[in-house]
Order: sequence, then structure tokens, then C-alpha cells
Amino acid sequence: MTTRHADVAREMARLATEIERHNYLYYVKDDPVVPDAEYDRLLRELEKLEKAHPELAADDSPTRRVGARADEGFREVTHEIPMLSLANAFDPEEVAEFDERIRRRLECEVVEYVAEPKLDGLAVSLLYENGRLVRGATRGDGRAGEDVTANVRVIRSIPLKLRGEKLPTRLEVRGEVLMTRKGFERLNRRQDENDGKRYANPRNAAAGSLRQLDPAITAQRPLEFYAYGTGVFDGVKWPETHAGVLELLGEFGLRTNPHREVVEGLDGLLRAWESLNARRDELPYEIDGVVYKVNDLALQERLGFVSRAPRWALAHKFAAQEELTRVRAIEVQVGRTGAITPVARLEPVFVGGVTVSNATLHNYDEIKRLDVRVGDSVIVRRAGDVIPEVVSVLHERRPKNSREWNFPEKCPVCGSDIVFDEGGVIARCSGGLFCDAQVKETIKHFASRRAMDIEGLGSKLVEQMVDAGVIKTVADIFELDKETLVSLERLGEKSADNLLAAIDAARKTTLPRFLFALGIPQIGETTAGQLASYFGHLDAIMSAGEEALQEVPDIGPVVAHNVVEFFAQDHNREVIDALVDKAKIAWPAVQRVADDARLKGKTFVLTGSLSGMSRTEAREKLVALGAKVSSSVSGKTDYVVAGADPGSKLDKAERLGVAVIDEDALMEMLQ
Ligand code: D41
Repeated sequence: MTTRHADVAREMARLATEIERHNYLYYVKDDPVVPDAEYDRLLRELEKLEKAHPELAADDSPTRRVGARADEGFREVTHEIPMLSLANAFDPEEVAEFDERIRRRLECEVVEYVAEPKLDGLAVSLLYENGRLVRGATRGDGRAGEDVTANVRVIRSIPLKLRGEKLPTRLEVRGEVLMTRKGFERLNRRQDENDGKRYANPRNAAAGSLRQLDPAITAQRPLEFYAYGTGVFDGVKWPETHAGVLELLGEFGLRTNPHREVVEGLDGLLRAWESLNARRDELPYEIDGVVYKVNDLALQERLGFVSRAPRWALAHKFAAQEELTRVRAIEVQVGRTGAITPVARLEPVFVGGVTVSNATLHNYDEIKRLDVRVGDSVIVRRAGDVIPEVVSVLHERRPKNSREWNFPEKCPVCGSDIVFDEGGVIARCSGGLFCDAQVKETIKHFASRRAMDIEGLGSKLVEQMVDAGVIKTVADIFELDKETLVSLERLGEKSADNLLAAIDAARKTTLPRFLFALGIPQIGETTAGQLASYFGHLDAIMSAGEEALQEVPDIGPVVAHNVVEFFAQDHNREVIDALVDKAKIAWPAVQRVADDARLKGKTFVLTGSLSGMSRTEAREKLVALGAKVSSSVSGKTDYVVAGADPGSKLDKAERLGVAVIDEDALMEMLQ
């Protein structure tokens, strides 16, 4: 063997050992230390080396098995028909090759597929004999898994008896057991309270919950099941397509995923992927891609499988939402109300579709819980529009000389003392409007789209103007002149003119917007709207006591206190006077909601986009008629207004039997 050969062999052995260790942590312990993306990379790297040097590939290489053997404690179940694995694709080219391969083998022009969400749970097999559930097993390594019959029996979406007259004598249903995001968060909170182990993500929580030796524990875990296919079946006429099989399983009383779609050809596949990718975060559970399957079962049979994966199926993955990177520094950020948030400055990493270089650490408690230090390797997560966060630390990779991070005692921006609230969790800068960070955030919020909507007055410009001493309060915005603006770096004449016009336009606003723009702690758009319609006038709100404020729907003692506190501050009153008297900010009179208002006491939820007005306008109009507009659907919701491309709120409304109306019906109500 040459030196180079020996090096390659050593590298392959290293990769194999590393992958096996991750396999053990993932499959046996349900407690992985690296994100899936890192695991996939290791596996692909080993595969690449094995391809280039087949003579060095070990017979027992981890690339040759997917999954893991059973842990002790559960009886082993050998699957009568092996549970195959899925080939992966990460980009459209790989999907095109998949479709081409199939068309070539079948010698046909267009293939019909089913595209279904790839649920991020764990695969299980359920055996029904004469309609009764007799056995549940994990997939394990595909050949054999663990007998988890007692545990699957406690999952409510798994029927113990199938419905219908003509039932198969034997039927093996295959599907995924998963935990919803909400269920996962609830579980971790409960684990924290009981000093139990936290789970890294919903999938591990599902796996850990299903593989409890005591089914009573499994019963307390919010697990759900969705069927995606079958193994053995005897005794009934069988459908000719995969879509037909799913339909039939539904008739038997099994839950199948409603977001599946029958599509044609490569275009159909990619469109389905785009659509699910866009709606990924609206689903109540995590999905990590789309599974494509040839619809016709006879064609599936003709295609067969290679090395344990069917040729007729493919998992087209989404961008990973978790990645591995390193913490360069830990700093704190000061928010609008002085709340101080620690943030990790990271080595930039591509995750969730964007490059991330900052992640929130939430608060001091979280830092202690994670035990994170500068120099640590961490897993960052970015899901949808949610702020990226550090989810865990790879303590075994910690550099030797690292030191514990201590919360600063002084505000890094203004030098004032940092104080902690009673609970000791939330830190605040005590500098108030003496703190430039708070001033900047207050002004940014005031100018933002949903507040005063001053176009062109963005984050960077506000910071520049505060740093230059051009503005100190939100009222100063309305004193700006062209000369001052063009003296600022990066602001040309044209932009200055546009900005002045936008500022002028903002003088005409609405009372709810104005109240929201003031940035009173915990007063969001909804509460601002309710305050406006309950009191009708700004003066009335400013002079209301805590008791009167609590008469407003949804305002409790804490928010009422915040409002009183805010208006009690001289500097806030001065700014409001300057805005109203000097800057001439004005709004149309607000109709107080009469006790007999038409929509009084009705709760609405808006979803999807409206064509005739913005959601903000719709909300204002509804509130003016006495309605409450909520952000989530519950049993208390009276109407869900579904615009174009509605999200999961619509599904939920349908599930709960809440009335759903379209934009036309809404317009009629608003007339
Ligand atoms: O939602 C899933 N995770 C899912 C997994 C799915 N929708 N379909 C699947 N189909 C298969 C084949 C095509 C092999 C019957 C799968 C899986 N397999 C699978 N799950 C875990 C390993 C393989």
C-alpha cells in the first residue's frame, strides 16, 4: 500500500467510526450530538471515498446499512417484507435524473407521481389481523425493528380496530410517528420543570417517547401517526395506485396526510416541492422534504429496488434548518424597552436558506442552561422567519482554555446599570431614553410599516441620525429639513426629498397606529386598536386609571399598569404634545364602540391575503365595529376570514368547526 493509500484507508476508518458513533447516539439513545446535515456530509464523504477506492471499502461499512439495531429491552421483530429506505435528492438536477431514469426504464413519456410531505418522525409498522391491531414495530434497520406494541396502543391516532365491512385478513400499515412542534415545546417545558432530559428536536422527542420501556410514559407524550404505505396485505381487492392505497387506508380509519398531491412529470414534482417548501412553517409538525412516489403500483413493481431503496421513490430534501458552527463572541443587544438580549456572534453558516452570523441566546437562564461559551461548537437553528437560535452545544468539542461567560453589569451602549426583573430572568438597561440603543429602537419602531409607516426611514438611517445627533426623539423626525438630511452620509437629494414627503404623509394617520407607534410595552396592534375604540380619544386613554383600562377587552392588570406608567412619564407626555401640537399629527375621529355595536364580542382570525384591503385595514375596520381580531384559531373563534393562499389556520378552523368566510362575506359584514 502506498502512503497515500494508507492515508485514505485511515480516513475511511475514521469516518466509519464517527458515523457509527452518531448512529448509536441517534438511533439507540435518541440523543444525537450533531445536526442531520453534518451526519449526511460524513456519510456522503465516506461514500465518495468508497466509490473512488472500492478495494478499500469495508464489508460492514456504515454506508451499507441505514438505521440501527434494536436496543435491549424490546423484543426484536423481523419485518416480513423489509422496510426499504429512501434515496435522497438535494437539488432539482437530482430529481430530473430520477424522473429520467424512470421514464427510460418504463419507456414512457410522462409519469404520474404522488408527492407527499416527508414527515420528520420515525417509521413504524402496524400489523392488523382481521381488523385488530396485533403488533407495532419500529423500522429499526429495515430488516428488523423493535416490538413496541404496548406503546403504539396508547397513540390515539392509531386505531385499535379498523373501520368498515370488508377488512383484510392481514394488513401491515406503515407510517410515521411524530410529535407536533407545540407538543414538543410542552414536553420540554415539562421536562425542565421535573428536571428531566430535554429533547433536541421533535423527531428525537418522538423517538424517545415511543421507545419508553413503560407505556404509561408514552401515553403522556403527544404522539401522532400518519400512514404512508403498506407491507403485507391479504384478503381484499387491492387498489391499483398509491393514491388509491392511501384513500383505502383512510376508509379503514387510519390517518393519512392531507397535503399529498397526484402530479405529472418533473414539473409537477418540482411545483409540489415549491408549494410545500413555502408552507413548511405553517404545518403544525416538522417536515424535512417531499417524498415522490410513482403512483401506479404495477409500474412500481416493474421498477423494483436497488440496495434497499425502491427505484420508484425519492426523498427531495428541503434546506437544513439546523447547522453546526462556532461561537466567535457573546454580546448583548439592547431593545426598545431596554430589555437586554444576549446574542452569539457566529462563524457564518448557511442554514434555513440564508447565511446566519448571529443567533439569539434569549436570556441569562438560557445561557446557563445551554452552558455556552465563546469558542464552543454549537448547533444553530433557523426555521422560517423565526430568529435564528442556538439550540445546543457540543461540549465534547469545547476548547481547553474556554471560560464561562458572565452577564455584563453595565449597559454596553450607555454605561447605565443593568437590572434584573423580579424573576431574575429578564435584564434591562436602566438608562431609559438616556440610552442611545433604546432611543434608536424606539424611533425604528415608530417609523416602521405597521406603525407610522414612514417609507425610507429604515434601521440604518435612524442609527446614523441618532449617532449624528440629528434626532433625539420621535418628534424630532418632523423637524427635519433638507439641508440636514443631505448633510448625512449616503443620502442624496432625491432620497432626501422622498423622505421628507414620506414624513409629511405620515402626519395623517389613525389613532390605533399612533398608539401602537408610541411603543408602550406590550401594546401591540390589536390592543392599540381596542384601546382606541374603547376610549375614542387619546386624552381619555392618557388620563385613564388602571381600573378603567382593565375594562377594555383583553387588558389585564400588567398591561393596564404599563399604560399608566408610560403616560405618567413627563418625557413621554412632552413627546406626545410635540407630535400632536407642533408636528400636527392627526387622525380621523374614532367611533367609540357602542354597547350595541354590530360585531361586539365576535372574535375573528384573518388568514391568507385579501385583495381589496390590507390585513391591517381589515383589522381596524373589524375592531371599529366592536370585533376582536385574534392571531390564532381556537374554540372561541367566531369567524375565520380566508383570503388567497390561506395557511394552516384554515385547516384548524375546519377541524374545530369554526365558520369560515371569504373576502366578499367580510366586505358585506363591514358594510
Ligand atoms: O413521511 C415520511 N417520512 C415517509 C417515509 C413517507 N411519506 N413515505 C415513505 N415511503 C417509503 C417507501 C417508499 C420506502 C415505502 C417513507 C419511507 N419509505 C421511509 N421512512 C423511513 C425510511 C424510509
